[in-house]
Amino acid sequence: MSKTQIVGVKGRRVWDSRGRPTVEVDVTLECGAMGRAIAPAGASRGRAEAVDLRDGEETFGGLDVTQAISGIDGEISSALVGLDGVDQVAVDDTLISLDGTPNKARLGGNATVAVSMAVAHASAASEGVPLWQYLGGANAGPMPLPEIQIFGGGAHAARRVDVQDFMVIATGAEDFAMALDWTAEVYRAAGQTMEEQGLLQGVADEGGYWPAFDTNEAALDNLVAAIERAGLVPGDQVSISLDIAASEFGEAGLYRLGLEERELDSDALSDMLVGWTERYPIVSIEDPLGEDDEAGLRKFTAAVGNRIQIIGDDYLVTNARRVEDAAARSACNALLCKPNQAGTLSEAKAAADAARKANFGVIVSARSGETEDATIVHLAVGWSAPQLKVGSFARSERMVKWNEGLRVLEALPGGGRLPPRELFPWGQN
Ligand code: 2PG
Ligand code: MG
Repeated sequence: MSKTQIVGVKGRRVWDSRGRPTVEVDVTLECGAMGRAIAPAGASRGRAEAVDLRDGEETFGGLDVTQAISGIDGEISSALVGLDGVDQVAVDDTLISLDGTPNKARLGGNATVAVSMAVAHASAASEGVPLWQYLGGANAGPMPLPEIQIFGGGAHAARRVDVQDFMVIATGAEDFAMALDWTAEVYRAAGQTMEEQGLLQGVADEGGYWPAFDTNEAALDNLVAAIERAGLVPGDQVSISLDIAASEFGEAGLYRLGLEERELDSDALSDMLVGWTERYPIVSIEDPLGEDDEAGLRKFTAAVGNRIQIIGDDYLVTNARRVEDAAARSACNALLCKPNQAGTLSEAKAAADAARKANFGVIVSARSGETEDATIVHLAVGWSAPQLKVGSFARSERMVKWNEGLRVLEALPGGGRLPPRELFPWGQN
């Protein structure tokens, strides 16, 4: 019997940052090594992503996960015990065929992703190395450039503003720690200004300030002002990144801006966003048009894709095939890589590999429902993904990831060094 053979797979119900049930898994190998992982949960989900298995009964608003846990302790455990834990592809292929659906609907993407990540953790533990090192070996790193939310909106703030994430990227930072330092100052400055204006009303789902603004542009103006108030230069040291999450307020090329009570067609939304990129120091826009509006995405990419990053999240759903198609059609130029959208680590990695092959940017990302699980930081470093998105700079389910990054960099050759600027789409001109 190999020392890294899987001998135990056990699920348990734990709770996420929204107080909702989620799935935790412990995987044990023959040598005694143990790995643990917890599934995150999205609120603004792409139609084609792996779906969570939720009980749908009355308890916890239908969100309980007892069926997902039974599947883990029952058929998933039976199928995986005896497999070699270090053969991640074989483990993930077994999960995929055992589930048998295109979107993990039978066993639940929440079950499969937690199992898949726990197996990787156990295998890293069996070698006595951190996960990033187990995954990347000598090729691991550099540290990813953080993308950090300052104001939350959209589905994460009762649609108080239409745009979901108003974020900053410390485009001028010399290393990972400096990027966090600068962001901490911007976050603090934004909070001070909101307090002075009587707008401070707590935080949204990912820890960004609750956006008590009258227009989407007011949030952008406040963000620029916060960067300046922090003593930093907008567009030079710290730039703006947006997740429009347009599928949340639009369908079939028609978009409804609730805040401004305006209806826009695809061209009008696109023109509005192009205008923002001309007036504000924006370097990256995620899901600018809806997941079903590929024509709009192509037009937008043709208009600004040579100077900003255009990320597909709902549109790509961490799927290699979709990345290849998007590249062939020039519908965006970067992938948001969320392991639970795919349902296994191997599928998420395949999407990241396809993105790299297409010269796309890659941003490993958390979900709006998170926990103390910091696996994605190790994935970003181990897979050499150039960027990392985990929400804001507050609340422990977010800070656990940024803090894990600070620990990882101590052992990483190159320390906190960030990817070279010319690798980012906005740095190419
Ligand atoms: C997104 C994520 C994170 P959710 O849209 O990119 O901000 O949100 O996890 O709700 O899909
Ligand atoms: Mg998104």
